[in-house]
Amino acid sequence: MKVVRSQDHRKHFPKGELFGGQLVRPFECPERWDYIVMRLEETGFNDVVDPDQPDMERVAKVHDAAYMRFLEAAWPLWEAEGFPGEALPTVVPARRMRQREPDHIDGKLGYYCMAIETAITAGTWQAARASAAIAQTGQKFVSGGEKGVFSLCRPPGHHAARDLYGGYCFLNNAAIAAQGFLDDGAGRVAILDVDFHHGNGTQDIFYERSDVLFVSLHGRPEDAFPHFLGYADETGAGAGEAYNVNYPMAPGTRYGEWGEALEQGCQRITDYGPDALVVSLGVDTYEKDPISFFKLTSDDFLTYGGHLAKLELPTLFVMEGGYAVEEIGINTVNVLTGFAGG
Ligand code: 5XA
Ligand code: ZN
Repeated sequence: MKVVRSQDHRKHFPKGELFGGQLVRPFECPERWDYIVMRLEETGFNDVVDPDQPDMERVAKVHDAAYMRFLEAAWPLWEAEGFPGEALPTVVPARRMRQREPDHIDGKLGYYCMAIETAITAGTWQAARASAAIAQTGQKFVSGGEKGVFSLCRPPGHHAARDLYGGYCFLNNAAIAAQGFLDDGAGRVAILDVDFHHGNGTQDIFYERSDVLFVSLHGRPEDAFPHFLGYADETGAGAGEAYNVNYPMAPGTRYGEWGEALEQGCQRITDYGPDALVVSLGVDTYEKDPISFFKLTSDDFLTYGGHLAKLELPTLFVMEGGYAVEEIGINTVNVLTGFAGG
């Protein structure tokens, strides 16, 4: 299996994340990447590929132009104000306020964020573009005939909506890849999001479309981030009606229940008959994840990797979350190993 990866992810590493009322060292940190690479190398996933340059015209098919201009300008504008820290929003356009982009960076940050824990730094835009390029390169390989490819994206992407960042995400790598499959000739694409958190951004991007089926297994919004999307009754709208499928689950969920939801989700994918599958691969469903509440074991990741292979679809794995850093490599590679052997 090819692994697409790049050192450019290191350009994004904020010092602080807003968590529990404090600025803490971010859970989404560069060592996550290191542990995954270490495990990939230990287990023989040695077919490593550098990404091509990002194709920003294609990125613009799933993100608004003004939003991308904001991401590019955010750090320079912040720096120009002379603020001492990293760029974090303080005010958001809440209910009954104007949804209008302000000129000042303080307002712009609030206008474009969906969660305020995520800081923008000097290298964020470059790293986000490189992460998108990793997804795009992986997609090209799968479109070219590879059975399965792993795009080791960092920063992750599935919370990034058409014009929103947050939850550690800036550009929606999985959505960019799905759109890429369509642009390269696929008629239909399925996205299966197995990250602990609901992929609100991916849902948002394809909600009114029937050419991409979005299936997500996640912590129920009553208890879990991102809280304001991810309910089971969100089934799509307009032409997209019936092409959005959410499986929210309760705190403490173990593989028995999670695996049943996966089986149902896989059946929906089979019934849909896509030409390609994008897996938003977050391993924060793991029992020891510090910010999540499912109870999957490392062996469960191996098991469900095997189930994914049974879909018999050209598959691109796109890395999302997972914060039990020492086990992130084992759990991620277990999915890939299960898939490769399944
Ligand atoms: O999949 N998304 C994440 O892992 C990010 C969660 C951010 C919580 N503040
Ligand atoms: Zn997550």
